Amino acid sequence: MPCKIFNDIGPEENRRSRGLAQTAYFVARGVLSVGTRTGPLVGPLQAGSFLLGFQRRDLYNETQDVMAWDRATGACRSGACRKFGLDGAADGPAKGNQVLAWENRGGKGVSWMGDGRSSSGRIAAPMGAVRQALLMALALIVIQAGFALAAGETPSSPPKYGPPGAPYAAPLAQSHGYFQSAAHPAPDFWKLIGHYQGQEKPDSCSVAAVAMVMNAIARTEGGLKASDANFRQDRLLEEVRAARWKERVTAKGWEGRKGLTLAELEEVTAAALKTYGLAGWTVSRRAFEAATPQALGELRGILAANEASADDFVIVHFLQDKLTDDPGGPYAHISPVGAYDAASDRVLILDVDREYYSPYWVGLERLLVALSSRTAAYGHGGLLIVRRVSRGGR
Ligand SMILES: [Ca+2]
Repeated sequence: MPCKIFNDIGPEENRRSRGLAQTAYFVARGVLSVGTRTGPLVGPLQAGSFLLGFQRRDLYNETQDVMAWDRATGACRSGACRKFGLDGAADGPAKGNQVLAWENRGGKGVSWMGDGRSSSGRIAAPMGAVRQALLMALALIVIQAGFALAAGETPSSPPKYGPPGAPYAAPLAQSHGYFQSAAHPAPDFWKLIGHYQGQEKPDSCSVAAVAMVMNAIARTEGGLKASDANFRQDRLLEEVRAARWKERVTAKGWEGRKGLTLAELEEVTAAALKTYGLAGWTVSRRAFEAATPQALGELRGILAANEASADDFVIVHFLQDKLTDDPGGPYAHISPVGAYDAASDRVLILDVDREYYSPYWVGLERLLVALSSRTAAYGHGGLLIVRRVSRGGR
């Protein structure tokens, strides 16, 4: 899953890690029952309840290492971990895929289980022997189940695009009436879809998105010469030198950071326009920090205006799992907007994660949640508007 943590490591470990993640997911969803100690993970935790997760420092090398799982939605709540005071856990031992369990005891009480062994790393409140043994057993169950999934045994997987009967997203192939009406010229869609491409590396969603927009701007109108090559992703990374873009999409990252924040996305997009002489185009960004009615109205206005004009494009910076319900997130992700259907209040995301997805429609309110959700590594998401301001330059 490009732009997702599990592609950062090799195939063997990848399967193992994913199995582990799915196991934690299933536990959080109540598929696996661990006595009565698996408490609700929604909202303030009940005393005696657990958060399950794993330390993903080795997988992702970021500070938002600890994951918690929302039982109701299956969504990762790394922010909740921070809220509940697990920041220090990132400094704990980091050997492989560590399972942790956290017990709410007055907002304190953290216990680590690393590879089935207890670790005292930063235990805020050491637990008694009986309780620790219980947690140890819990960790072993999760690890063993993870190995079983890694071995290909009944890797049950939730539906793509959301819960059965109430999906978050609708694939374009199943919902394309919007484009069959003469009332919907959808200029962005027709310019972008001809250059729809998938990201080439796990963390290079930004490159694919910018390449699509660059091609839509400069390779879809008349007057092209035979020598005009389309913008390739590898070419952008070699020729656009901004924000350590090339380094940030490598497996190693740049100074431990991979992928781009919204501000960094704006920087590289502006640099790409400048690098290739598209002087008539500018970039602006709008971050969304909360899914408020006011923000929803503003987002609706931006997308409606964008839909009506062939002289602008929108790229969204969002949490993909909020739209696709893919377990294991949060997956900060970047893709162009293909269209906005005002009648149904849906947005078409041309998701560049083509290994797993095709273009899909999502409701505007859902998209705002995906834009405004925060991760420790990338902050809040939002959108870029790439707009033509003059006919000077293409
Ligand atoms: Ca537009």
